[in-house]
Formats: sequence, structure tokens, C-alpha cells
Amino acid sequence: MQRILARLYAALLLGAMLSTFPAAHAATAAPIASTPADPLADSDGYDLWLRYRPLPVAGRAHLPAAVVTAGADSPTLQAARAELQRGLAGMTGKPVAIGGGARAGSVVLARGADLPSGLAETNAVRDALRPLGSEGYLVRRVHLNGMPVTLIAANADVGLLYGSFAWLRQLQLGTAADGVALASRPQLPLRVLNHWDNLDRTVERGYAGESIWNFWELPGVVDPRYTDYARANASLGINGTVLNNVNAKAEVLSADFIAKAAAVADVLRPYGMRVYLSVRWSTPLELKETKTADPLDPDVAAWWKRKADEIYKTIPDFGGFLVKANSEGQPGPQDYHRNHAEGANMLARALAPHHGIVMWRAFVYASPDEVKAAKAGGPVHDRAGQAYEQFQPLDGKFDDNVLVQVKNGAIDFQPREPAHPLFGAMPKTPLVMEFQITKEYLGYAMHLAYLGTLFEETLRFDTRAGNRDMTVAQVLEGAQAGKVGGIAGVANIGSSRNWTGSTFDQANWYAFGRLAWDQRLDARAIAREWAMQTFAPDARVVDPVADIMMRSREAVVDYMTPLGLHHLMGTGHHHGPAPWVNNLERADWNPAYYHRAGPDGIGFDRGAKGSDVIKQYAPEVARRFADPATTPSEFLLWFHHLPWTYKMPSGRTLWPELIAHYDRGVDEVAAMEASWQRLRPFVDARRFDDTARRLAQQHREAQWWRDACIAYFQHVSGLPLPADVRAPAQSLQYYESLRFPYAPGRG
Ligand code: GCW
Repeated sequence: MQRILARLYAALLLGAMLSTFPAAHAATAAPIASTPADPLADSDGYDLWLRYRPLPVAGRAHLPAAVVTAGADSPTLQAARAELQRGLAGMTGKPVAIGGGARAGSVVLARGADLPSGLAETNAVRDALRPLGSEGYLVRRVHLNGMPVTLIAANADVGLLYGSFAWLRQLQLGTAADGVALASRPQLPLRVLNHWDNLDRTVERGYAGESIWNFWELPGVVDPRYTDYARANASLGINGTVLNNVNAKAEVLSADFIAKAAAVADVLRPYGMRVYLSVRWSTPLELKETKTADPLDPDVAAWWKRKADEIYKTIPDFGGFLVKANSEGQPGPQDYHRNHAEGANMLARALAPHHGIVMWRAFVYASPDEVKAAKAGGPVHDRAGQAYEQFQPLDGKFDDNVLVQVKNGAIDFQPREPAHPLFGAMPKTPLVMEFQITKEYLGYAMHLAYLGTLFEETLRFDTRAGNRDMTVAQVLEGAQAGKVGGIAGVANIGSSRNWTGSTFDQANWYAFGRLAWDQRLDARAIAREWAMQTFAPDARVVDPVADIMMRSREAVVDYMTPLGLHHLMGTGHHHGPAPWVNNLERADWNPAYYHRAGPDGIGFDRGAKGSDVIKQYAPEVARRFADPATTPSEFLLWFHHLPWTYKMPSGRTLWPELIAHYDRGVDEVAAMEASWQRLRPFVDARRFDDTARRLAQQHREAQWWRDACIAYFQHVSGLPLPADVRAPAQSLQYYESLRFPYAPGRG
């Protein structure tokens, strides 16, 4: 019934679109504007990077006026066609015909198996398709019955959708239609968003309104916005989404919620996206359907099997489970003295008959035994070493359909972290990179911080595993032992009209998706293409916008946590500076635990005389990090506790160097703000003003960070401020007294 209604709706929609363009087939239809549409027309940001603004007349010259498909139709092909129609109509200002015979200049969509007869380049196209797998695509100019046409070809439907989006992207970037030639396939088969969305629609670490998923109204009411969500993700090649928070509730596996997830899955399916759920370890026990949650108990395993069968009856292409176990209060197999592999494999066996997977998170803390020992006066384990200690010994012990999901760094989504040591240490396990797109520790949606550079830095980190070049990207791709992993991004998407809370946070979703597709893309190139589509393909906008983006994350590092400092943020909400906090329940939640600043110096010694976790890196990397002289200065205090008088490569000693970084961070925000002001003539008032206000607030908060941290480090070091340094605006007591009980994002 639902399908029939959906079809009816689609037919009505198509009818409506065609009636908007009554001259659909008239070749004489006049362009609606002879110059590019007013770039200053207000935008509320809903269209993201899929704006399809009219191109300059010259750029429209060769744009097809007809979209033709070969072979059997499918919902995915319909989606591709609808997007091409929308995109081309937007960029040309002219109606676009669907179907009928190909004419000169048409765009032709065809699976490799359905290449139209009359195609002059059939063999060449077949050859080119062979290495492109089930998700890749190619776009080329070919000849069909002697006429030049643009062919979008792929081995499977979803490739045609991805190819359509890729081609539209090129056109939006100003590439002439007859000049586009593309061939691409992703290296990672798993490219997913992780929503930390709760069933009551709050979002843990969400800064863009409520959850996009209206769980309450689903499945009866399906928000059309889910289709636009799917379009945006498919435009980047994101092929899965975990709907709910890793701090999961048992109820998500109730029949009611499965039906809700199924309704979302129905919308996402044509766009190549699968739905996954986060599950709570103790679900069967909490639902009182088993007596224990011990993974080795046959009743427990049988329960999960039944549950998997039930899910697949409703969602036949269900992706699988994401699990946070034995971390931050979440139950897990360790509660029963079983290890992570025993836990993960039990779930994996329930999903395996349905080809589902388990993404088991490696974000863990000290085990219960270690915590007990620490309480009794034993050593407090370095949190940066915990995941490795618990997971590395399990390498090779996970079932084939288990992937271990590792955060980019060993602590927690800090403005900068060295790559997680596990990436170089689990050759026999497929690993999933977990990036955080939502900026929990980087100023929420208020601060402009482009994460393309952060993602790129981690993906390019050379683990030197096996004593050879082995970047994190290669590790994910299975270059060590063929264990191909994936990439996940903690979503920054919510119900706010512009999706992400700010215009520039859209770029972080975009950059994540583009790098998920191709880990070798360049952060600056991504920033540029995002800016072209989001604002205009005009150098006067794109150059300064890309420049602002490229310097933005370093600015945040400088005014929050320079030189390898980390986790200095306010307790709980993580808003603003709180380096003085040292009274939390767990030692390793305290900022003071991480910076260790005192009269003797600052920084965390992770070398042989300290926590010794440096040795978790491959020998070559470990050697480099073991010596402050060879440690890159951006990681200096991550790995070393150094005296304030330590001589930096700049010639300054550590104390004035630290202050210089804080100052530079604030100056950078001021510079970003000034560049943005110069963009006023080129950006619509709505997005311009909103961004300007956010930058002004970021400037104030950067100053606050700088002042509070300098006041505090001066206090604990007992050092005077160097002569030319401006004193903090307020007293340390003032900064310490600030409270933010209503900061957003606590779920
Ligand atoms: O960084 C911490 C966050 C928690 C989050 C946790 C995790 C979902 O502060 O909000 O919980 O990481 O990644 O599990």
C-alpha cells in the first residue's frame, strides 16, 4: 500500500514539475535570464551544495535538454533522472525532457549490461567499466547513432545515481558540459553517518536543532525532508546511516521502533543508503526476555538471532549494528568477563545469515578491574592507551563480518590529535575510521572550523606499519592483509532549516562525504568545490572562502589547545576553557590530568618514563615521537612534559611560544572575520549576516579561551607575563566562575 501511495505521489510530483514547465518539448523556450541569476538572492541554506543556480549563458550552451535512460527502470534510476532534470533545469533555466529518443546532446544513462545499440564506443566503455565495481561510474562524451551525447554508465544502478551527481557537480563548478570526462569508484565499501540521535529527538552533541528523525511521528508520517537528506548523501556517495545514538536504549529494538526504522529505510533505499541501528548490549536482559546478557549464554545468542530475523523481515537490506560496549556506563561483554571479540562475534553470528555487519567501537576506557586497582592506589592508566590495550590483542579474533570502529585519535575528537595507534596495529581486522563531523570540541556550530584539513591530516598519517609506507587511508583500504574497512562520521545534521546549524558546517558534512568516497582528495580542492556550489563559481568568492576555511581549524587549535594540549574544555558540555578542572569522578576526565601543568612545566609524558603509550605506534613512528626534538611541534605536549624554558624551534622558550600560539589563534579569527566582511557584495544577505554574527561571536570566544588559558597557566607556572603580552581581560577567578547549564548538545 505504502509503495502504491509513494508511486502515486511520484507521479503527481512529476506531473506538477512538467506543468511548471509547459514548454517541456519546445526547443524555442527562452532562457529565463540572460545573465547568471542574482547570486545575492537570499538563501536559507536548505539546498546545501545542490543549488543548481543558473550558469552564465556561455556555460549553458552545451547543456542537454533531454535525459534518456536505457534498459529497465528502477527507483534508483528514477532518482537519478529526477536529479538530472532538477539540476539541468536549474542551471539552464530551461525545461528538461525526460525519456523519448536520444537527440544530439542528450544525456544517456545506461548500465553496462544495457548499453544502447548504436553506441560507437561500446567496447571502450565496457573496458572502462570493468574496474569500476558495483558503485563506480563513468561519464564521457560518446556517439550514439552518430550523434554526440553524454553517457553516464555504471555496472549497477547506484553507480548511475552517483555518476549523475558527479556530472552535475562538474557542471556547477563551471566545467563545460562537453568537457566532462569522469571515472571513479570508492575504495571503501562502507561510508556511513552515525547519528547520535535519541528516541525522544534530542541529539547528543547536536548543535543543529532536534533530530532530523521524527521518531514519534514515524512510521505514519514520513517527512519529505528524508528524501532530501538521501539526495545530499547520495551526491557524495555516503551509503549508510546509523539512525540512533551509540548510547543506545533497549527500546530501539522493539517492534515499534523497527517499523520506524523501516519507514526511513524505504525512503533511503533508492539512494543507495542502508539503515543501521546502534544497539545496547543488555537489550534482551532489559526487556526481560533473557536472564543474562552474557554473550556465551545460548539463550542470549538465540534471542539476538531471532531479533535479527525479525529486523530483516521488515528491512531486507538492513545494514547491521553499531555497538558502544563497556564505555561510559554502557554495558558490555566485560560485565560477564568476556572480551570485545566474544561480544562482537555473538552479534555478528546473528546477522551473518542476512549479510549484516557489526561495527564494534574501540572507544573504551580502563577495564573495570583496572579502575578498581586504580581506586585502591594502583596506577591510573593513560586513557590514550586504553583502546590499544584492550583491542590490539584481539586482532584476528573477530568474525569476518565484524569491523572495529576507531576514533581518529586516541582521546576524543580533539581539535588536533595524532592518529590513533590502533590504525597501525590491527592488520587482521577491518577498521572503520570514526570522525566527528559535529564539532563537540571545536566550538559547536558557532565557530567556523573546516574539518577537511583535520580529516586529511589523519587519513594521510603514515603509520609505518610493517616498516613501510602505510597511511591510515591505506590501512582502511586493507592494504596490509586485505581486510577492507570503512569510514564513519558522527553527523552534524539536525532539523534546523540549513541542516547543520551554520552555513560553514555544511562544508564539514560535504568534506566528510567527499573523503569517504576518495581518501586521497585534497582538503583545499574540496573547500573550493564546496564554495563554488554553495556560493558561486566565481573566484572573487571562492578564493577568499577557501582561504578562510583552510586556516580555520588551525586557528581553533591555536586558541584552544596549541602545541599538542588537549581536553581543556568545560566539563560535560565541552564549551569553553576549563583547564583548572581537577575534581571529576574519574581522573582521566580532568583537564588537569591531560595538561599536567605546574611550576616545572607542562604536557603529558607518554614516553618510557611516563605512560609509555608511544610504544603503541610502529617502531619508526615511536622513535620519532619519543624525542621532543623530532616530535612535530603540533604534538609536542601530547607526548612530552617539558619545562617552561624548553627551547622551541622558533628560538622562543615554551612559555612565550604557548602565548604566541594563543595570540595567533585570536588574530586568525580576526583575519577570517575581516575577509568575510569583504565578501558582502558577493553573498546573499541572509547567509552573509548569519556567518558574520557567528564569526564575531567566535572572535569573542577565541579571546576568552586565550585569556582564560593564559591566566590559568600563568597561575600554575608562577611565571610573569612576557613584557609585550597583553594581560587577560579578567581574573582567573572570573573565568573559573562561568557556568553553562544550558549549553546544547547533551542529549
Ligand atoms: O566524546 C564523548 C562524547 C560523548 C559520546 C562519547 C562516545 C556518544 O562526549 O557524548 O557519547 O564520546 O563517542 O561514545
